[in-house]
Amino acid sequence: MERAAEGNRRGYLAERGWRSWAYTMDHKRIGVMYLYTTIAFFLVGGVFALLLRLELLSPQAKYFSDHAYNVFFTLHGAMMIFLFIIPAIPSGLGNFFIPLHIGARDVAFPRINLASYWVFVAGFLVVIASLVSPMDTGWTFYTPYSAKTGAAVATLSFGIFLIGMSSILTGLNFIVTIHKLRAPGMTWHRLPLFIWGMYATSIIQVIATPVVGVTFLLLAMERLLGVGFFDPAKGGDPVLFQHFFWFYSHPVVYVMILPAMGIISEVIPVFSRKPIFGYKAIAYSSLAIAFLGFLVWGHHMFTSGMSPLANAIFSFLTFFVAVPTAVKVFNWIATLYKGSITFESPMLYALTFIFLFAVGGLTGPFLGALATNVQLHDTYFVVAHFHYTMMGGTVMGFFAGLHYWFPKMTGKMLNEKVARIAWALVFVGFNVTFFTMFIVGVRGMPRRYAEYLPKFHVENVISTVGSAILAVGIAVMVLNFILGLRKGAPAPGNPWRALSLEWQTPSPPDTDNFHEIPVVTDWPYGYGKAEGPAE
Ligand code: HEM
Ligand SMILES: [Cu+2]
Repeated sequence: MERAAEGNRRGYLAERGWRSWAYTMDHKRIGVMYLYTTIAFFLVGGVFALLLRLELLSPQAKYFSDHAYNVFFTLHGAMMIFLFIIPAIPSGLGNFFIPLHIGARDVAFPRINLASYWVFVAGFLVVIASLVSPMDTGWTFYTPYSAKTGAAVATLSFGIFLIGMSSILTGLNFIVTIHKLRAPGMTWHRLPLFIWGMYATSIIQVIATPVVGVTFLLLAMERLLGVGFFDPAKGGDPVLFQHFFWFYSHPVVYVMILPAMGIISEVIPVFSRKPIFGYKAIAYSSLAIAFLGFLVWGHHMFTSGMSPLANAIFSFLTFFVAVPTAVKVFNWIATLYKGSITFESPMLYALTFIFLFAVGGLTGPFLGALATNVQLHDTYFVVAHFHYTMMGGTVMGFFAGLHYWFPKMTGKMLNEKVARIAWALVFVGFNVTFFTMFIVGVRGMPRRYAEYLPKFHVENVISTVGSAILAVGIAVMVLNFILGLRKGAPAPGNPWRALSLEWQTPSPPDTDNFHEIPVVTDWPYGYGKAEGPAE
């Protein structure tokens, strides 16, 4: 109690020493720990990406062995997915901002929240232990190869099992928090759209993650005990593994994208000074996406030998997911329409999200349509598609959130000029790297090979040059964050004149968030009528 009272006056960062972090039950500190951890894995995963691009400079495997290449794309994919993109926004920014957004002092179960973080750490330590014999199966762990390879599949599976547990605990915590801890007057239709995104995300985490956990346990048992779940010789079926895997891994792409869409719904109205257009449509489309996401996993398996009827049904259903997604994009653009738009760095990333995600989204139907899928499956078209959605979408949304909330989290302002230079490099580098992959993909270059036909050489050199530009852009961004942390000008409470609750606290917020729990009388998007509150 004593300590909380002190924290009250000094901001949540005031206490020092590693114990004040390792044992903290403050959702903001836990969020910060997740952010540091996940960003570190983003950078390590990025180094593996650069190694891939380096190898692809030449049509022959020149710098690394084929096996090393397989290891690199597996570690790149597995780290980016399980250690970065799934936890970064929900567990990092979500932890920090859900209680602040709904007017609460913390999440519903602060102890479980801390436990989630340490289970996550245990998980990635096991993942690191698996490097004694690094994985080479691709991030999808497909049987039968994953049941046979000499790599440490069981160890890595167990690590990801732990990370999944952490994800489930976080999801449960957020669901209860959003139901139970909303401030007086914070009705469901006054919730910031970031909260709707996080709510839908949490539901998917809780429902889908157990499936992948069990799948990986089965795979571990298959390897350790030779049970035969996935082995035809013992009455099993390798395709069963794919069903289990994608039953989780398709819904989980919405765990990746929905929180980012939530961030975009926060940033766009603030920087266009207009109320969000179609609030309810955006809110409920998050739930619709979460639901429909469970019905389409088979679109990853059109060429795996499903029945023609199953193929046709999964293809048909896939098109429905596009509807709620397009609803959101439409509403963001309608919000921009006739707004007083300013182009600060959070807004630049938010607009980049809309543009790149649209490219990623519009290339989805080509993969969802049965006939074109057979042509494009396992080509670089797929690699381009998912990088446009995941990196062009989620990662840009994450960057938008980091720039938007940096002053709130750290109490310091970022150097806006450097932020814009980094943005320009990231934008150019990203498109040069990945647009070329659409082109070689359509022309038939298969993914996951260290070598390729000489006719694809020029495009691959262009793509590698692009990845170098992208890497420089991200390095500048990270340096800007470090510079901001150390030398940034003190941030006012509400630098963007935003209306949601987190901005009505000091920067950085106090340990207990709100000295008095606020009483909410309006939604947070009333821009343009009365301007935001004075700083
Ligand atoms: C930093 C920029 C990045 C570059 C230059 C890059 C490059 C690549 C390349 C060349 C491949 C294909 C390897 C192959 O099939 O032979 C690949 C695969 C992949 N990337 Fe990235 N990537 C980047 C960032 C990301 C991000 C941010 C994510 C997710 C958040 C991601 C997720 C994946 C996944 C899941 C795979 C599939 C791995 C597999 O086939 O098992 N990448 N990347
Ligand atoms: Cu899918």
